[in-house]
Amino acid sequence: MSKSIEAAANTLPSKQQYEWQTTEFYAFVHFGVNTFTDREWGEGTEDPAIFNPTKLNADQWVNAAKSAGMRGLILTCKHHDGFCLWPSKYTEHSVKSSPYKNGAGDVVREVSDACKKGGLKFGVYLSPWDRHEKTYGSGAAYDEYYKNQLTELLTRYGEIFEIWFDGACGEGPNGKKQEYDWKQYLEVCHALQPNAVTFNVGDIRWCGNEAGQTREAEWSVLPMAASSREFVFRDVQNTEDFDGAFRARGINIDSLDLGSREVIEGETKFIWYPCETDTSIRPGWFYHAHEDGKVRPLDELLDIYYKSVGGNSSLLLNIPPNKDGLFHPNDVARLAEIGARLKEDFAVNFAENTEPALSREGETDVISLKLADEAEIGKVVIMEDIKKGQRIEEFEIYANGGLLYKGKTIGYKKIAVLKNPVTTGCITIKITKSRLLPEVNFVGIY
Ligand code: FUL
Repeated sequence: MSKSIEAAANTLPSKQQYEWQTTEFYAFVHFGVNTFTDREWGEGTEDPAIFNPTKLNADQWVNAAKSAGMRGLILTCKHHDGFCLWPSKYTEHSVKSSPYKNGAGDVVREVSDACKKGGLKFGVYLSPWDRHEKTYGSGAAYDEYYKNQLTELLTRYGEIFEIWFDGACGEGPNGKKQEYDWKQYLEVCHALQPNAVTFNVGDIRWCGNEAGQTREAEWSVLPMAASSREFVFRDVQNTEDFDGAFRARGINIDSLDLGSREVIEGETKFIWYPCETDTSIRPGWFYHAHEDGKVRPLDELLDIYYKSVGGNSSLLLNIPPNKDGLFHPNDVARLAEIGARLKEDFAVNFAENTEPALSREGETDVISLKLADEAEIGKVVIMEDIKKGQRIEEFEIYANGGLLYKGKTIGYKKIAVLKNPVTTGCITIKITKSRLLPEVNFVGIY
């Protein structure tokens, strides 16, 4: 076993990354002035007077998210247009200048309270790109502004599980671009919300697309950065080099292969940098009435779920509230359908009371599960004990003497969806290739 493979196999998640990984499936909520202008990106010149979601009901959002089986919610507290959904002390461009509750409203408060009440984790999106703020593009003055806003969000609304840094970096009102001082921003996050993970820069990596496409092999262990490789954001390139404490660097983030043996060979330093898949339930991130009929089909969304949550990623699914401040009935219905199907899919684990028999055939680890009775099975869930690393590179599932499924990585969770359900009384899983000894800590048969 080469030094590179050994070092990769021994790379572990932080406590925060592990906790985040167990969140699995959570909601993204894009809401703001764009909701009222019917746009995806605001200009920064919107009049706060347009923001008035008279029927806003954050409990409705939370209940709909929960009906899908989601465990958290991330709100766009400020999008690129700079309008703040909370009454920030540092700008007038916020809910306090809007007719919403006569300027006394605080959408971040309402949503974070509803999450607390409903038992969802709460996360914040604060766009670094700000097309309204005058100091944007001026360096230190904007860094202060941004850190002040982060501080408000991270101190006023209780426990935050994820801080979502959008990679977009365009021009501000003065035609200038800001060079984001990530190091300082992360320091604020770490000091004020030590349990939170930061997305894009820091703890969690972008999957590389906004369509819900996933990789066949998703590695959470990546080479730390040949500095010749660039850290590619979705629409800008940021070649900033953080100091050693910051884990996100030097990776071409949308490559299809981020961690195979071919990629890691020769590397000596590795990072745990797991994947989050973000996509919207509709074509846009913000609400547009003309997309009411374009809520994505159930099967497409389930397929994304199986391949993301069941592919060593997490799934951040966006649902945009409308001008009233409510999820549209079509989205609410789809979320409930997702939840119902997932419940049905995983209702009975036929391996629940089965003690797996472990053996070794040469280099291959074999896990056999004898079911109490023959059952028709359609899915096999396998989890690696990622607290000990991500090690499995290839595996196969057999029943009735035949190969049912051939897969690559497992990581936190693999949902192997069988092409055709099979009736059997015994399932055998062969770990055909791994880095050091594999540690499977859960097998479920459904
Ligand atoms: C992108 C933004 O430009 C989109 O508006 C949206 O917020 C998406 C999640 O990230 O970078």
